[in-house]
Amino acid sequence: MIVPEAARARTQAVATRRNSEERSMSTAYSPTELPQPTEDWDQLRADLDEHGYCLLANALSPAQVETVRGRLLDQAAGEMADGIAFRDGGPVADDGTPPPNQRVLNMLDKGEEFHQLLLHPIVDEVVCHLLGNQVISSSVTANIANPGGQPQALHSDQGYVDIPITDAVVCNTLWMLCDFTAENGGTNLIPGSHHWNRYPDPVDDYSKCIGLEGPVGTACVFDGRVWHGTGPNRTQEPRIGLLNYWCRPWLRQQENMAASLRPETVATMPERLLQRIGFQVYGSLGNIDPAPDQQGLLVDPGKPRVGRRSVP
Ligand SMILES: O=C(O)CCC(=O)C(=O)O
Repeated sequence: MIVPEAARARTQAVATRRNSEERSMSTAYSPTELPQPTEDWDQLRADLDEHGYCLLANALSPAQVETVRGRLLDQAAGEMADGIAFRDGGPVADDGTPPPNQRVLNMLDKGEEFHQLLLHPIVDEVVCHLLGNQVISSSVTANIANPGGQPQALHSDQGYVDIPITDAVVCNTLWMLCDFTAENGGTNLIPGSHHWNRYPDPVDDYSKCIGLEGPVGTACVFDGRVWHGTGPNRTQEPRIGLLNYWCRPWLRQQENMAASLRPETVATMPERLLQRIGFQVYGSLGNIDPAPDQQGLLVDPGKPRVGRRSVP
């Protein structure tokens, strides 16, 4: 999730301190204490519940990684060339040079390659375990953490929820499109922080923060309450991640899918995908006029609207 400026400033100093202390922090856990990449769904759900994240091994085949990453990098280069790239990962330099990292937003509208990720078994098996089976996509974005990028302020992806924070209302699926290491910007994350019932503060002890690691093709699901942020990239290669942000069906989506997807994109989407992007009515929410005939049906964005009427 892209963090509002005020929250970023509040915790940036701490994120930087954590960066300088990273070596000692990485020894805070024994090697097997934390979730390891696995294909065992029960283990994945247990890891998510206990630690606030889990790692699905081989979530994408090498061919799938190639396809998804290829389209992403092509799109990212195109947005850069057109001068419309979204940049973060540090301040704008005095000479106007933008920060090194690049986000690519609204990815469902930028290639069918990304659509399949929303229909991956990880959604039913893990995401729905946390958020219920009517979960909807909140946003689909990429985060290319380039060399020199600074650590993102630690945050919770549901920082708009008042304390007490009882439940997760969102979560993320982070697809590793390259190897993730603590050196190349693997996500900074504090295991177990989803149970702390508060938000990061500069006085906090971040000694239990890790840099998320996993081989290319791994997918990490992390609870919306867990404290985390993009790590600093100290290598010479970009760290390429794609984020499927999910929310409960009654929560406003981060990307306004109905407005941000072009009609020609929506027209290519199968019913299951339309449900997953929030085109299905939930209770009385998400309706259009004329409403679908029955509860649970999909809204039809192509249907003529009722508009102004009267009796002549
Ligand atoms: O890309 C990452 O490592 C995490 C990104 C993140 O935390 C965010 O976008 O809120």
